[in-house]
Amino acid sequence: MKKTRQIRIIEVKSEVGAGTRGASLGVDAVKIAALDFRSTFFRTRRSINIPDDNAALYGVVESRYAKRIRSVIKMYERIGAAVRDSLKDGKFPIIISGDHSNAGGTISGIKMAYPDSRMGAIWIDAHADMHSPYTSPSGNMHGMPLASVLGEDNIENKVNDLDYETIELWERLKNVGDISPKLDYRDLLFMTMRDFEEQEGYLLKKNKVKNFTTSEIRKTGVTKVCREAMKYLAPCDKVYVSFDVDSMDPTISRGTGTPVKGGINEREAADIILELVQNERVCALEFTEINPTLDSENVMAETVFEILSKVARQIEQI
Ligand SMILES: [Mn+2]
Repeated sequence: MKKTRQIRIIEVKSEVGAGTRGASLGVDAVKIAALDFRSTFFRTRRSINIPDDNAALYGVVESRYAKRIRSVIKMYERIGAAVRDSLKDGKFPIIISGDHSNAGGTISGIKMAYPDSRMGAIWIDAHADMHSPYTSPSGNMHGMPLASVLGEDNIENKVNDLDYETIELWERLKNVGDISPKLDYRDLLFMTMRDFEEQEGYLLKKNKVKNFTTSEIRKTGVTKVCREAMKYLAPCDKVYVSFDVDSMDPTISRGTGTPVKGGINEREAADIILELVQNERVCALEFTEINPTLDSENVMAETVFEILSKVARQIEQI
């Protein structure tokens, strides 16, 4: 019989890494969805709220190629500590976050809790999130979480000239938790990734990064794809699953900052996550980039809540 695991919800309303405003409202939109469904989900589960630094959005941008990186460092440290403590308490953290830069904090926390373990990551996302300040066309930090934990500068494809301060801050971000790199390319796997710039394409090709496309998922079937994914990550003791809602197709909802055609549907997304969390090596899960200001009728948050409640029950084995 499987052990019962207790989840801990971690709410992160930070959206400083996004280029479009509104993802900080994603957490509350999911809670509103729960209320609309008359669910007791958030009443019966302990949830902790990580203070954000969104006030920085009113200030000037200091580093144009790494916008609000100081706030992102703060978020990595705060989320990292909360995720580390949750894992050390024997809980399964489920993070609901604003923008995807927060995932770098989650990975930092997992690595801090298990410094001697080999960590794998399943990145369910339309994008590669593998830019560095040296290559980013926008300077938005939600396109950089993977580069930060991989310790990747991608100097070979450098397009931006960074000032000394930005370089120093990027080094600090990569080194949060005093461990860098936190993740190895061979322990990273994408699902539904379909939109990336050539600088990221270079890294994906050079490092032979695995990606299960939407059509492969449909052709092979969710169960088999998930089994293959966990087999690919067999050398990893701990696996983190990061679910960016833009992995789903824009036909489901407009409620995310950077939608891309050709994504999975809500049923496929739920089935993938439900399948993955059955594996006991999966130790943390994140839902991110829900933006109700771009949505109508709160559709994206309702979709996420339906997945979240099913997944939580699965983990808790109720
Ligand atoms: Mn993303």
